[in-house]
Amino acid sequence: MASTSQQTATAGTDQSGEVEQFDAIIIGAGVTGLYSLYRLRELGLSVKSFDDGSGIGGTWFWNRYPGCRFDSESYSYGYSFSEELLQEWDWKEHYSAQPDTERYLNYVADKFDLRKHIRLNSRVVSAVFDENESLWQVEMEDGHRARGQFLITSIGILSASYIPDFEGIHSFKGPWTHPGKWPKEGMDLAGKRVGVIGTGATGVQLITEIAKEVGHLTVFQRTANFCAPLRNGPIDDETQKKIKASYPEIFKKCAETNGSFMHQFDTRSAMAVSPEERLEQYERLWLEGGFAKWLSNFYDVMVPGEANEDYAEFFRNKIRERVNDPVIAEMLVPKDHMFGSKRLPCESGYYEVYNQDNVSLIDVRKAPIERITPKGVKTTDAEYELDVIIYATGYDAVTGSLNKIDIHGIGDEILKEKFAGGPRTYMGVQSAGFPNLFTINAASVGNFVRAAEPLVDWVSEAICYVRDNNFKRISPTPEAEDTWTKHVSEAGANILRSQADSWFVGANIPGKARVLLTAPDTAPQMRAKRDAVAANGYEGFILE
Ligand code: NA7
Repeated sequence: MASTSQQTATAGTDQSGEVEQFDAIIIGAGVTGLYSLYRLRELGLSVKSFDDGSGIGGTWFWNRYPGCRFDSESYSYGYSFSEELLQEWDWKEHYSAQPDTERYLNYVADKFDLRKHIRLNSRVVSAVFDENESLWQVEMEDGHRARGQFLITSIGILSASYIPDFEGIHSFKGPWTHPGKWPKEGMDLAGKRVGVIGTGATGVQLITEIAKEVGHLTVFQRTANFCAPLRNGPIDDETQKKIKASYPEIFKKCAETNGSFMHQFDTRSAMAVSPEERLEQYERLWLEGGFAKWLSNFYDVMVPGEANEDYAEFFRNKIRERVNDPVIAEMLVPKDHMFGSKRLPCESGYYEVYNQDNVSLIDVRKAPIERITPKGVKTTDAEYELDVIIYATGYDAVTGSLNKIDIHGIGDEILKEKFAGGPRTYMGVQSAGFPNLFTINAASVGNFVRAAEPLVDWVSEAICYVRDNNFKRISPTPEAEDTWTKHVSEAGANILRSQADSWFVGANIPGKARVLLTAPDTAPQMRAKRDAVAANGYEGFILE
């Protein structure tokens, strides 16, 4: 990054001592918040991050449920901006577990002396744009206030946890939680009768882990998912050395792929090769780690049609092979959505859990949950007595975390109301009428850190451009926003991940508008679009 800010950084409290003043305010101290903080401070801005957690790490602070870990290769998920950091940090496992990832983010905060710019236990409840001063004022739940020219929401795409509005939910006598709010002190599940509602990526990790210690586990499944073996393992010294020597190649590879993962599609069509060759590739990928089975296959496996169905059947048979009881096996076999149209959960022994005597699988599509009772869960078929209930029921993705903050722009327009029919942005980063607000949580796609770094770099450059040229405000033109919103809706409608009812399109939240919540473009396309906009003097933006 070449640009430096010519203006002097301003920081501290105003004369009344009530409102802290900064050049930029960041909401969130997770993966993107920490990097935004680092980058803007390096560019000479005074900056502060406010986070509602009692520790840093965002998603990796909150999600402390048993079994929580990466499904992306650890070494593809770390920050790339510091060679020193890359060489110092040893990832312990190919797919890092939450405690190690949380440690990593704390290590980063200490190494780059970021902690003093972070205020924890600070839930931002409102952000109001002062039109006279061209400043954002944020207010925290505890009444603390801060003002800054720029406001960056680094609040994650999956951080507003969702629990369905089940009748009687508060009547349950035992402890209950959402995995994203797992208590820091842990939960005592040993020997208990535990119910888990939900079998998405979170439920799959959690169920596999807790099945080892609970007395009885009852899994309430509405939709069976395609899940793939993670094939995790420790990283030995030799491999560690190789990884550290090959970071440039790893990041280059990620930069070239659609989702910034280490896996590249095969340019051949599955249907253009012989059935034997096709099967050989499926079996070979099956033995590889993580998302290889999702993102390294014949390209048309990820396009609705014959190849997709062929691969889906391969997956279904793999599930059937692993579950002893054929009736249970068929319950676990996905039949109502296309392979790859939902996020692929990775697992380490998930299907074998259903061979245990102390595990029951309940189909709540057939017999829906009617209510939660003081004793447990009541479906239209039966009542299941439980000591603990875990709602692994997902997230109000992307807009959910924004909607929790009362954001007011020009003319007192409310962002939540503007986004009621789906996000209205320009490239996900900004919305007309909300100058200097960068919603970077709405612009990330794919491997989160790989996508976040160039995005934060771009936003930081834009902020410097505004300051260095003595502008006060940057916001998109209504036309640029309309064109982008139309593009998301039209191009988004055709891609595979829009086809299933999942958080990708808001379909998991009753009443939420169905629209693709992330960009329909690939990561390289998004970087190229943003770079072209910057190179053309921030085309599509109004600089005032
Ligand atoms: P997901 O993938 O949204 O999964 C939520 C699960 O909860 C899913 O199985 C849902 O079934 C189930 N669910 C939701 N509401 C209900 C009700 N009312 N009754 C029964 N079951 C219900 O969230 P995750 O937390 O697992 O994963 C989110 C992302 O985090 C993931 O994609 C990764 O990127 C990390 P459904 O499928 O809707 O029938």
